[in-house]
Order: sequence, then C-alpha cells, then structure tokens
Amino acid sequence: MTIRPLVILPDARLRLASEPVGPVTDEIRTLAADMLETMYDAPGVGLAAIQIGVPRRVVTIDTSKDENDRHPQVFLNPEIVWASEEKRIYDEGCLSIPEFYGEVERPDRVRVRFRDLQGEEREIEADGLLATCIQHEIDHLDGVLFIDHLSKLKRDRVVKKFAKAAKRGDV
Ligand code: K1U
Ligand code: ZN
Repeated sequence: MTIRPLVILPDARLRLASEPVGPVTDEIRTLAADMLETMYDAPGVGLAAIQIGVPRRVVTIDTSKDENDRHPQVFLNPEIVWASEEKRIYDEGCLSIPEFYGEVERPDRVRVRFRDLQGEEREIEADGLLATCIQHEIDHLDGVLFIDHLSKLKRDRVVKKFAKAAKRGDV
C-alpha cells in the first residue's frame, strides 16, 4: 500500500467528473488500498479517488473514532437513491482544501447504492457523520467541492487564498 500525494485546490482535476468503475480488477483493489492508506495518514474520514488524481468513481470512508478499531468502507460507483427531507448542518473540512472549514446543510439521512470490492451490489442507509461524508465524497466524483455550498463571497475568498499560495509554491 502506498500513501499518494493529495490534489490541492486550485488544481483543475478537482473539477473533473470521474468515470464509473467496471469489473473489480487488481488495479481497483490497489487504488482502494492506497486511498485508505492515504486517508488514514492525512488524517481524514473520507477520500474520493480524484483527490489522489485518479478520475474513477471510488470512495473510501472510515468514520470510527478509535484508530485501534478501524472500520474501512469502500464504495464503487456510489449513488444516492433516497434522501431525507430533514437536513443537518455540519462544519465540513476537505483534505484538498487544508485548514479551511465551513458549515454545509445536507440531508440528514441518505440511502446509498454502490458496489463493494467483491463486485456485489449493495445498499446502506446512512445517518450522522457517515451521511454527511458520503454526500461530500459523491460531490467530489461529480467535480463539486463543499465550498460550492457556501456563499459566493466565502468561496471566492478561499479560492483566491489557495491560488495565491499555489503561485508562491506553498502547496
Ligand atoms: O473528502 C475529503 O476531503 C475528506 C474529508 C471528509 C469530510 C469531513 C467532514 C465532513 C464531510 C466530509 C475529511 O476527512 S476532512 C478531515 C476530517 O474531517 C477529520 C480528520 C481527522 C479526524 C476527524 C475528522
Ligand atoms: Zn473533500
């Protein structure tokens, strides 16, 4: 397993729509293992493949609090098939926008259809942090960032800050 470099704002790859995964090959298994390693190292609770520069619809998540009791989850081609009317606000972060946080309102509960690493089609109902995280990661697969859910003023401010840092060679 390899820790891979993270793609950081304003890298244009973060705006790509990722391609669906076909059969579960060794390449996909290695990608998922590297994503988990990269996510735990960051540390983060989720990661989309595009965040390590791979435009495929693969997401890893582990929302467990105890690093000695890990619960890694891998979602291939995840899609939301139901979302609750009730909303929840969470102060989100993003490994591609380090040290910036903002409150985002999303559905409180979602039902997600996906394939697992065995190639089996599965559905889960998620709530709490898992629901927030899976929605954040599916946004990544469509080239959407959590800052797109903030006001234009806040978004423009953070994009400008990261563009300046990239120009200086800070990231
Ligand atoms: O997709 C990403 O950039 C990962 C992101 C996922 C996420 C977090 C919070 C709300 C929605 C989505 C992160 O993991 S940011 C880091 C973070 O939240 C965290 C890091 C260490 C411990 C606990 C949380
Ligand atoms: Zn993110």
